[in-house]
Amino acid sequence: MPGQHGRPGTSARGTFWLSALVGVIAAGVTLGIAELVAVFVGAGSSPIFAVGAWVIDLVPGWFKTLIIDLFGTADKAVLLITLTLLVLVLAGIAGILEYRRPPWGMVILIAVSGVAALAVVTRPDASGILALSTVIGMIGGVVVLRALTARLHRWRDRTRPVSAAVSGTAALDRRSFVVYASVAAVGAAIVGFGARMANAGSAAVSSVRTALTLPAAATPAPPVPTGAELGIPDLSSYVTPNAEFYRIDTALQVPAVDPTTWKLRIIGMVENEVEISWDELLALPLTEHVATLSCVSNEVGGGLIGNALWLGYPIRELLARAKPTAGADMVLSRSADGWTAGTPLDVLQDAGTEALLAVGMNGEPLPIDHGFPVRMVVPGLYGYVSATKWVTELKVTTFADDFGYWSDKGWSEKGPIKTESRIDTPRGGSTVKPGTVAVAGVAWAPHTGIDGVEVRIDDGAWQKAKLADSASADTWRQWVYEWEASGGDHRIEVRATDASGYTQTQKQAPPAPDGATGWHTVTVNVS
Ligand SMILES: Nc1nc2c(c(=O)[nH]1)N[C@H]1C(S)=C(S)[C@@H](COP(=O)(O)O)O[C@H]1N2
Ligand SMILES: [Mo]
Repeated sequence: MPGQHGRPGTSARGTFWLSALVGVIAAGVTLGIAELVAVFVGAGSSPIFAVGAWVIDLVPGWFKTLIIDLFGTADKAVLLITLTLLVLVLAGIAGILEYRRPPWGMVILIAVSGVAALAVVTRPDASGILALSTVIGMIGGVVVLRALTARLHRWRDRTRPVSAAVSGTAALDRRSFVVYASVAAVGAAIVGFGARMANAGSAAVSSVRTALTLPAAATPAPPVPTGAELGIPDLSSYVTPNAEFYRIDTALQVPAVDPTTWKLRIIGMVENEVEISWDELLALPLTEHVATLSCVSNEVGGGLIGNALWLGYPIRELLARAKPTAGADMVLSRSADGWTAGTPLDVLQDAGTEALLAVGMNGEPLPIDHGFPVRMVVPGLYGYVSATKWVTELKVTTFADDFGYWSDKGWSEKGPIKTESRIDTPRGGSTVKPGTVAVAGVAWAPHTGIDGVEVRIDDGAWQKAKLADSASADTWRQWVYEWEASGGDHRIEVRATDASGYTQTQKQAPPAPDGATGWHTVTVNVS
């Protein structure tokens, strides 16, 4: 049955099914790419599972009960199979329409992806960025849908009689379609399947995390003094909420570490090798401690610093079990993904330093990005030499024999956090009203403590800022200076003095090799 546009010999029915197949391949590419992007953006951005979870939420209770009665524990499989069939049918329709009534196929693909993206971003705890996976997947799907439809037209829509020469081009056109379609289909299947495996692992770990309740601390942190928070708009809060805490690591894909199989081994220059499991760790008397963590890459005035309440077990206690041997001076901590940090052994053994094997951050299990289930936190040291996330091994060794990940890449092998201060408000480049302006920010010298902060306007005399309280010397402190601002452009500078009497140097140094220095300076317009 030759179709109206059909070249003699090509059946309209064949074209119908081929165009449906084009739609299915385009949908597969959309899902495959979305799954791949989800590996980086977050497992929660996988559209098919978000839609599934959404359906579960939307469906009325009686229907859920009915499905569970009918299918038992296979209920989720039934849901996924139903969704898959629905996607197949919609995709087939999209392919057919794109061939016959463009751009309606594309419209369907975009609309369905839009609904899926909506499902993703409306999941609890989801953020808008998660829509990225579906959107990028959709773009890939549209490209493939259009390219394949065009090739299908070239192959199938021939009205000229078949001469030998033309049938030669027809064969070429067919080959072009078949090759493109196969590559897209096989590529989407391989990429999608591989990425799904990875996402399933991290999705499983995140549900384990959500279900967890950590034990209370045996030694709770004293309540944060009320005077730690000055309550000034735009000033960083004393305790940084987890969602706002900076994140730095080399992990393209965050390691999915299941606490039930997690173990920490203490090896190397020790009398007793120690191995501890998650349950054993949680059974120990845990300590709570507020400490400020900073990245060595933080520029003067930068945001790679935060202050949190950590819950964990003192590392010195575990080291005491292991009994380091003479000559050891460093602990090389290693993460599940092979990253390492070299921390001075004496800091970790010091009774006055709450170096923790942390499991909790601000009252919840460590967020996955911040090292779930277990990380190190060492007050006073930059993260790159101390704060190993997803930690699984402590090797007692020497600075002569071993080095951490960054220490042979242009960064110093020791990394005490430098005394620094930052102006949070007013922002540089902003305009403020004449009169009293609260110039405020934070200052830190973790483990030493901040003694004073001074502010100076336009190279005038240094003025003492008012310091807020802090939980201990291990955290930053808020400060404020009430400035009587008069019209014009003004330059504001800040400098801190720590409890050792050291005042921040004006000398500007870049972050490498051991942390930036200089006075944070902002210019504001008063009018
Ligand atoms: N496994 C692992 N842990 C790591 C890193 C890393 O790349 N991998 N980066 C470190 C660095 S450089 C810093 S500054 C801190 C940051 O911790 P955060 O992401 O929780 O703020 O983690 C440290 N721990
Ligand atoms: Mo860092």
